[in-house]
Amino acid sequence: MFTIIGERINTTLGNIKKAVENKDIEYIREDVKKQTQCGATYIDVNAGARIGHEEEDMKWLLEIVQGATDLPLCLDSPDPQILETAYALVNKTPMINSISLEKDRFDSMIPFLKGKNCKIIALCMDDSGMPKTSEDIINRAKTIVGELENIGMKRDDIFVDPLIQPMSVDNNNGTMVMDAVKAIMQDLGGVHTTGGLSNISYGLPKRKIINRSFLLMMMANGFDSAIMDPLDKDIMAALKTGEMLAGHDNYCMNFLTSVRAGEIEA
Ligand code: THG
Repeated sequence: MFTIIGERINTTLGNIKKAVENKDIEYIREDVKKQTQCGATYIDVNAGARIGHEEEDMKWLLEIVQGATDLPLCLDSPDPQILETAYALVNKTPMINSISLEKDRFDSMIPFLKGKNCKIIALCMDDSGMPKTSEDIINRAKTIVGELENIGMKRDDIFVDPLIQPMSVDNNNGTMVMDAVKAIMQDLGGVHTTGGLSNISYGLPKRKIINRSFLLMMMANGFDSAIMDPLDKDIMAALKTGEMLAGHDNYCMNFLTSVRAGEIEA
């Protein structure tokens, strides 16, 4: 099944930042309820935008989000200490977002992850920066998955993020990640792949059609999770149709159920 990580509880979004500043519990609750109803698998929580307030904001958000949904959370921070604090506060097995091959982050995340019950997003990032070729992505994926297996993590708990970069920056950014996802899903059988879908359309107009088209092309290469907006009806319809076309929907049952529920229009 495709894993949908709902991206909307993120203080880099102006409305969420305002709700956190104003301690508007009801606004956060309503958003989380909507993401849940629309079919999210995890709710991502990112409190990183208010510099100096991340720990306080993360704690506040976790209590409200968990009070509004039964879904598990995706704890989103580059700071291992924030992740440690957040992990201690969740009441369901979370997804940790994220570990990378950057030395400082890797060295503090590995002892944190050892023996813990969680899913993990593994970024294909190292101290030399963002990947420049699909081989970079594939090599980093193999290294980090190997390291996670060494501390006892199961492939089914690992979500490799190839790092989706904007098309507006380089014409090869789409094929680079698509080729890498295909190789990762073949060569590292059992792992998952995920990533921030909307990165692809950054700097271009009509972003929704770009994100939606790209999701289907990624799915054709085996992409089986995305960090995305589950309230976007068009992308959710494309996702369900894509799952059916990829052969992941026996007798097209889920597709037909969604059509009858009025979720797929054209
Ligand atoms: N990989 C991993 N985690 C991630 C990302 C990733 N977490 C953060 C981010 N990228 C994914 N989350 C979001 C959340 C919201 C939006 C985009 C990505 C979003 N942005 C609007 C835009 O870009 O136009 C609105 C911006 C605004 O209102 O300020 O909605 O890649 N592992």
